[in-house]
Amino acid sequence: MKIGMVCYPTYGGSGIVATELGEALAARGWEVHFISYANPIRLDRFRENIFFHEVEIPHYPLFEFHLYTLALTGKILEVLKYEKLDIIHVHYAIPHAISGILSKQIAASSKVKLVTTLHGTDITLIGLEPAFSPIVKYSIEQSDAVTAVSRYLKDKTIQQFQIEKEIHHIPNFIDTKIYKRIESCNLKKTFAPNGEAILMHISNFRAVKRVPDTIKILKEVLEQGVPAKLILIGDGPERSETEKLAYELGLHSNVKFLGKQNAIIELLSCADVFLLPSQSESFGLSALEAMACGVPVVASSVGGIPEVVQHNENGFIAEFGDVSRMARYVIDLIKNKNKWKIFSENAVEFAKKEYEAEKIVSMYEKVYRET
Ligand code: GMT
Repeated sequence: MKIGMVCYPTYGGSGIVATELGEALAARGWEVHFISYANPIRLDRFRENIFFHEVEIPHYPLFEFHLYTLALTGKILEVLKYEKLDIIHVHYAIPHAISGILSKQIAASSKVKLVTTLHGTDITLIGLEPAFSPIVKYSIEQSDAVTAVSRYLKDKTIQQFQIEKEIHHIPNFIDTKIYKRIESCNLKKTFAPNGEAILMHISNFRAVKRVPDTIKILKEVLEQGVPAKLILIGDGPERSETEKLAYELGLHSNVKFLGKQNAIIELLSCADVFLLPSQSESFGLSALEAMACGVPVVASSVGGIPEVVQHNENGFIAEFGDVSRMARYVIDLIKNKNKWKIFSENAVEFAKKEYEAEKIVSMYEKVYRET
């Protein structure tokens, strides 16, 4: 079977999920055609059965804004024509789903089916904009199958957009054969030479992630006399604000900004606690990656996070913005080595039991087959 996988290529959960799903399907014998405006970041080596089609966006003086939606539609049509796809699977509704629908309508004789996966802010934030909301609703109704990455997101979609059709809950997944704690960590030797605990956060530094809260958490941890360092990975709009806060609070020597990184497993293996203080999070893929690497998570209790981080078992959750409570949880984990070990083991177990790639990829295959 042939599948077209449409996704954003940049740092962000939906592109990562699409890439890892595509790779898993290719390993199962599917022919996978990625369609994106750049090579997806984790698609970093040659794999049998995987092809990449770049969406080129034409520039013309009359168009003040890029016509991405149309350029994508044109590229999907091209791939459909030459590769005879069975399924187009779009990740993130805006505008990928509407491009998929348009391609299907234009290629009316094709029997291709459209599967749309909802990831988060396409439903909870940008999708609610008055200009986009009717388009998102239409996209969901016109897709042949729709999946959502958490129960929270599924329920939110049904309620916000008054959806009557079935939405499949297919959670994000992790390959625990690849994502596991590795023992050596050079970063610890250089950045935390006196045995300081390492707190870590990975994101695209958008406002919803509340990255400055990680600095505030670190401040409270240090004020309680607990030696700790903070490693921030990723980049985005809130990075400058976060660096400024670290300087203003006199914490810059305790914080390392690594920028965008690919060696996530090596880095997570250095962490003692992973922080995810988001204001909105439909799932929290980075938390799952941390858990698979044996890192207990201290997170906010928003959205789909409580489905992933089990309070007082494999991590802790607190109301978003409550940095004092989060700091107390961090200290509890750092000071209590036995508790840390139990939480770390629970995190790995839970990731394996609930989110193992083998199981979840089969759920997608079932949806494709039924569609
Ligand atoms: O909605 C976004 O922030 C973008 C999206 C993405 O494409 O990176 O992230 C969402 O999808 C991830 C993968 O399914 C989830 O793990 C994230 O929780 C979700 N982000 C939000 O809901 C803020």
